[in-house]
Amino acid sequence: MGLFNKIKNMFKSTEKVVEKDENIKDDTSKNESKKQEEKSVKVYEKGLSKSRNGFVSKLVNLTNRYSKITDEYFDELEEILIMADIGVNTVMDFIDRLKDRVKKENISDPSELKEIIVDELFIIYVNDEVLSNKINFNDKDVTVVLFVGVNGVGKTTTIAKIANKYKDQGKKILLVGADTFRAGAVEQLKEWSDKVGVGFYGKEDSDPASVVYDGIELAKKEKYDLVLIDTAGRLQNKVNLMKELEKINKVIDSLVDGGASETLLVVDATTGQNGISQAKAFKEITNITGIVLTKLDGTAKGGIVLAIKESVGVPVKYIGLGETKDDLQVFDIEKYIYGLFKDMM
Ligand SMILES: Nc1nc2c(ncn2[C@@H]2O[C@H](COP(=O)(O)OP(=O)(O)OP(=O)(O)O)[C@@H](O)[C@H]2O)c(=O)[nH]1
Ligand SMILES: [Mg+2]
Repeated sequence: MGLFNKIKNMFKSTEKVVEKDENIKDDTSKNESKKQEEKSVKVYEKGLSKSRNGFVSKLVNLTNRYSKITDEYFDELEEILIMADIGVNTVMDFIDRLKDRVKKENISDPSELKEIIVDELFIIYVNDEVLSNKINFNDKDVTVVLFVGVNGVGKTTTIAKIANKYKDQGKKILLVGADTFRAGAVEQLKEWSDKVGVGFYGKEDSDPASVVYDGIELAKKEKYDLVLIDTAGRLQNKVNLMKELEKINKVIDSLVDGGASETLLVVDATTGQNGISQAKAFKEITNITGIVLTKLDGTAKGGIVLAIKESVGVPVKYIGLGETKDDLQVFDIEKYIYGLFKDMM
């Protein structure tokens, strides 16, 4: 069975199982986790509705208009995928593979191809790798996660949302405001820490690395589990930014066994190819371990998820599908594909 059918059955049956399970009161935790899962699928469906109405409806329309697969069909398909921010090179490779399969498998009906399109999009993302999309916790020392990214992409909000998620799991969390560059940035993080109910350390007008130093010292003294560090992403000056991040990492390495567990790059999905360029630039200056793609709910071009992994080689760990705290979701390629293509399934 192809991936298309597997995903279709998986989520269709989850709904049924959860419906049936409402009557079983004795297994509450099982029931609860299924409900969570269903809620999460709903967040994906809702957050991806713009993309679904944008490029996926174009795909459906294309399939309906052609009764046979022709060169014109492939040209139109190529254009739809490029417009969806999947990226030109990725799309070219993709179309080549599709043409190969059409030839080998003797496919002539476009409606048969839609399943293969979904399969192949999945392959672009997964690419034979084992993907870990959770934060890697440090088992020897406090877990430190650095957040980087240019202005306004959603770093601070993402930190608050992640803090909220892990607080719910019983972790003791400290937010560290090391964006000492933009006026008000430290205060903004402080407000979030109050709202979420987690710890805070920050100081305006200081050297970011020294704020990180003091923050981690405090975290160790007061036995925090997870430290989330907000930084200023001034990509305009690459050399300075590189030096600043190097200095911050040196401080973390000196205090924490194993150093920072993750450096997460926050990218605004609505900036499309520009966001991809940012990701490439950041990858050159520091060791990015994962991407948080925010504001996917605000774009009709949801293909950026596939493009960014392909062209930057770093997995997407979280996606932002809206402004509330529940709208930040651990990235799950299967839920993403379902949220995008459910009308085609
Ligand atoms: N719709 C939507 N809005 C989001 C999402 N994530 C963040 N935002 C909004 O984006 C805006 C900017 O978010 P911030 O968290 O302040 O961004 P930042 O990167 O910390 O910005 P600077 O500190 O100025 O560099 C806020 O209005 C957020 O509510 C998302 O997933 N979806
Ligand atoms: Mg901020």
